[in-house]
Parts: sequence; structure tokens; C-alpha cells
Amino acid sequence: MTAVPDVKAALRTQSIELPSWAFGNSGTRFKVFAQPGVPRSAEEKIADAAQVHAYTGVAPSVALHIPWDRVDDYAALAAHARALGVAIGTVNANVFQDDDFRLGSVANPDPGIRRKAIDHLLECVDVMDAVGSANLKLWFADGTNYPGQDDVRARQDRLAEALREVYARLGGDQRILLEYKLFEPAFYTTDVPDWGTAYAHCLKLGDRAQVVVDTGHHAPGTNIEFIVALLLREGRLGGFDFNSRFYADDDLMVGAADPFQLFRIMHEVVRGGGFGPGSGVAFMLDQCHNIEPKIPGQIRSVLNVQEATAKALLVDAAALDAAQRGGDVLGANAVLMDAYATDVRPLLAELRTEQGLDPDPVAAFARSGYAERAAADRVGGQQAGWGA
Ligand code: PSV
Ligand code: MN
Ligand code: MN
Repeated sequence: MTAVPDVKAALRTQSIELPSWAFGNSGTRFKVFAQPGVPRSAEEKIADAAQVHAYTGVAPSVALHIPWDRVDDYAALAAHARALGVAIGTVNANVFQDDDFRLGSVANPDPGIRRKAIDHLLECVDVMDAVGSANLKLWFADGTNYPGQDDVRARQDRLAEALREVYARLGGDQRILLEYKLFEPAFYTTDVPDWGTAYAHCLKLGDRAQVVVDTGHHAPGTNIEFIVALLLREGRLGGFDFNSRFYADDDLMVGAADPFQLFRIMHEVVRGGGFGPGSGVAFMLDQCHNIEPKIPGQIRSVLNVQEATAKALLVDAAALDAAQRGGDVLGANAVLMDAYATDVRPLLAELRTEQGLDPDPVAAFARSGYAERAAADRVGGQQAGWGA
């Protein structure tokens, strides 16, 4: 096993980005269950995210979603975040919630609608400039529902043209993180359905275009850790949108459905040099807490990622390498399983204590009374949610 002090030192460098939308009301197309104390503004979402960081110490940034988090003064929003001990991270574009986008956004057959979509993406780069963000995350709902509905090759051309224009607008320290998704809302073809399509577009754009792996965006049975290993090897793994899925894009808490898969992913990240300062891989959550309380749901999720990371860091790389080279199938597998079977919770509790944090972030947050105060204070106004 890797030495515990080394594991702890590595864990101190971890940072997991929270999605602003996780703190607002969300639901399915059947029902959105409103929760008391839910933020009414981008400022309040950031305040809630700051709570997660305050209790875990590993969630120092929060991603925005434009226009859900649109404000008049983005520099002031960034200052507000800083005052609360966090930073604004990735800016997520939204070209899927407008009637004009019925047939797509950047791949729409209508050049006027494409212009509108691209203008929104450029606005997002303006937001990045104002808040000091390095990451523009692009997810396109574009696709078709019926064979023959549109020319799938022409749609790729339109997509490529839009990406080129946005890429050209980026500052030197900014990058595009291009996300893929197997299906939904388009059910026949999706314009960026898989890592290969995303990778091909990124290759054409340049070094500052990388692929985002959303763990919920694959067909059942897909070996996600292989995709991770390959993208890392090619220098094109931009980051993760972590969540759990049982069926489709469920957006449940990461590590809840398949903690072993999360461990396998983190093992490939560590193995491929994707973890640690300067790796360039963004570890983001993309989740919705439809029925559970949101701040504790985010705390739980962050802890799940931290646990999987600790186990991946514990893998005895030298023993694994020796077993692999020796063709010792069972021995190599046992090295991985030993690390996975380790209960890392005491180690993480110890680490938190060393960092001046409560060893049990969930309990500490519950005791703080923050949720009750938010429910009492946040009356009036519109509760934030999808589209708010
Ligand atoms: C839609 O599937 C989605 O969940 C994508 O994963 C995006 O990252 C997210 O919404 C926010 O736009
Ligand atoms: Mn996502
Ligand atoms: Mn998704």
C-alpha cells in the first residue's frame, strides 16, 4: 500500500467543483418538489455552496449556469464568492431552454437561430472574463428525433463552425470543455453523442478544447474508466461531471449507485497523472437533489468522491506493476481490490481534524442550524430552480 502520509498529502490538494443548480429546486418532468430555504438568487446558491466547502475543505469552487445565474454585475458576484471563501469556476452555457431551439441550437438548420446560439456562447465567454473563469462547459441538446429529419453530416459542419467561432474568442488561459451525451432530449441522433465525436471536434479546434466525461451519459455497461484512460493518454480529458445513474441521465449522487465504478475511474485518473496540482482535469459534480436535502446531498457527494480518491491513491502501484508484468492475473486484481476494500473513513476523519475541520461534515452541518436559518430567512421572492 502507498504510505498514508503521502495519501493524505495528495488528498489535501483535491478540489471538487459544485454546480450552482444543485442548490435550486429540481425534479422530473412529473413533478418538482419545492424545498424550504432554497436559494432565490445566484448569490444565495453560492452561499450554500460555500457551506459545503466550509465543512469538507475540498469544494472551493462553484460552477455557474447562464442564464440561470445571470446577474448584472459578474465581478461583484465573483467578489461575493471570494468573501465566502470560494471561487467561481466553470461557466455552463444553456442553449436548450428556448422555444427557438426546437430543432437544435448550433446545429439548427436555420442560420438565424444558429447565430442566436453562438451569441449566447460568446456571452458566456464574457462572463468568464468577468468572473475570472478558465472553463467553458458546452453541452448541446442538439439532435434529431426521426430518420431523415435533418442531414446529420450538415449538422456536424454547423456544429464545427460554431465551435470554431467560440474557440477563437477564448482568452489564452481559457478552454472549452465539450460534453457528450448518448441521448435525450433527442432520441434518434444526438450531435455529440459520445467521447469519439467530442474528441474529433476537440482535435480540430486545438489544445484548449477537451472532453468532459459526464458519468451519467453512457449506455449501460460502458467501460467509462477505459474512456478516461484513453482521453488522459491523449491529453484531452478536460474533466468530469460526476453523478450516479441506474437507468439513464439520473443525476443522482456520485458514488451512490456504483462506488466501485467511481473507484475504477479514479484509479485510471491517478494512474494516468490526472490527479494533483497542474493536471488540468476538472472534477465537477453535475447533480440534482430532487427529494433529498440539497446541501447535505452535496456534502455526501463530495465525501464519496474523496473516499474513492483515497482508495485509488492507496493502490500499491509497484505491486500492481510487478503482478501485471508477471502475468499474475489474480495477484494484480487483488492489489486493486485490497485498496478498494480499505475503509478510508478513519483516515479521512483524521485528515479533516488535522485541517481544523469537523471529522463528520454531515453531522457538523446539521448541528450548525444553517438549514433552519435559511428556511426562516429565505421567504418571499422566487425560489431558484431549473430555468430560474
Ligand atoms: C443535461 O444532460 C445536463 O445534465 C448536462 O449533463 C449538462 O452538463 C447539465 O445538464 C447542465 O447543463
Ligand atoms: Mn453534465
Ligand atoms: Mn446530464
